[in-house]
Amino acid sequence: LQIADIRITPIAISDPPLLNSVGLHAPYALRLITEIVSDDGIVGISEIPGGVKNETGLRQAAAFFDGHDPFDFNRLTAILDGAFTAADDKRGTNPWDQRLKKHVMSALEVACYDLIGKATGKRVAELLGGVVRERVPYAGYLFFKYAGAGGALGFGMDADATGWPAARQREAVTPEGIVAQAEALIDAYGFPSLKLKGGALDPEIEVGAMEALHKRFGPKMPLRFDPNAVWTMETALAAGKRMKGFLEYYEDPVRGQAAMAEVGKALGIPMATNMCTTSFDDLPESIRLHSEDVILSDHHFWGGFRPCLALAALCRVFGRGLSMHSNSHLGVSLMAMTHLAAATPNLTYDLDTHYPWQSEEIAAGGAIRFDEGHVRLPDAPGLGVELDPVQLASLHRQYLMAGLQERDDETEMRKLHPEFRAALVRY
Ligand code: GKR
Ligand code: MG
Repeated sequence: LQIADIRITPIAISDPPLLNSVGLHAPYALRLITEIVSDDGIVGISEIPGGVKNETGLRQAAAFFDGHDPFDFNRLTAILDGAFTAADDKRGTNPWDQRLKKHVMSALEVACYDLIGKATGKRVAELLGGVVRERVPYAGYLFFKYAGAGGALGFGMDADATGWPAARQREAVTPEGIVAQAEALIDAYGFPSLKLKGGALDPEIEVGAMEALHKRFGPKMPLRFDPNAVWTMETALAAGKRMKGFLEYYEDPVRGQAAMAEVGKALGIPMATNMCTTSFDDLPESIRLHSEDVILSDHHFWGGFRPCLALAALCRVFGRGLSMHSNSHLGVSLMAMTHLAAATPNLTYDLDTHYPWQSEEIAAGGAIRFDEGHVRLPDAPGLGVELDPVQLASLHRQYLMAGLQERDDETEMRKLHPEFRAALVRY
């Protein structure tokens, strides 16, 4: 089995105006679809966050893999280690990770696994060590947001939508709005736990929303809260005291490992991160300080499945919990997350997913189904998902039309509020 061709397609997917600590989601989120074609015509696929930087890096790296053996992951890593510098591997201060090399590794590694699975008749989770769960649980991801559908409608509403497709367009900037959003999301997907993205509005509103969720859904509903590290120590401690009785975990209330350790020690509740411990280099200090109890892995940000399995092993050794992070994504990423979770014995928390916020799909057969908040591992080999070429072409045209280069939530917010500035500490 040899790699004969690598096709890369940038796409833009409609994304509603969600709020976060650094601004506002643009009407479109960018993704990159990679197809690795073998010499006998089998195609392995993957999906990563888009943008010109990732696309250029991925195209440059892809050029090295003509004739490469897709089973040779050590060589894949060595080639990418040689192709990128340390400067290409800076996470940045945004809620999401911006390391080029990790994204490129993920795109190629995941597509190779899909290819190998299809060539050998094995599901990816079987290749990753074996299936420990056939159904993978996800958490409902709640956002403060402005009214609107995103995409061509922008802040406009699709008047024909009903159920969750209508609810996801409604404004939610109050505790009542968040409870209504959660009710509609659970009605449609049956999620067994909820996460609220914070750091966007006054902490009084955000903590009020968490208290309202607890009141509405009761003690059996695990609740997580994540202000993406823009709170001061004082705000984090005061808010943490109010939420202590019902938080499943407290995700990145403050910035940096030392501050996270301080909050965890003062409150005595599980702390979680996808911002302060985000690479193997961060682990020694994380263990020394005990900066968090739960690490959110993400195969797009850690460089693929194999690094995430290595992270899982380290979490087991050092007694840390393991959860999974998400950004706006489609079904190929969702299935990759599902296979990884299905093969990770100690991934004991429901995974984050933005999936319900998206209204388009490139997977043949349309939107992936959730059953009581779970995604079932497909029986088909590889990731168990194929591309719909018509949808892929349509979302590529949408990319060309959208004219976006990179994700930039701050700029998007300034179009509405020119005085807005993303800051390391906001409240
Ligand atoms: O999509 O606005 C967003 C989120 O804030 C996302 O970018 C974060 O990376 O969901 C993420 C998180 O858990 O920090
Ligand atoms: Mg987070």
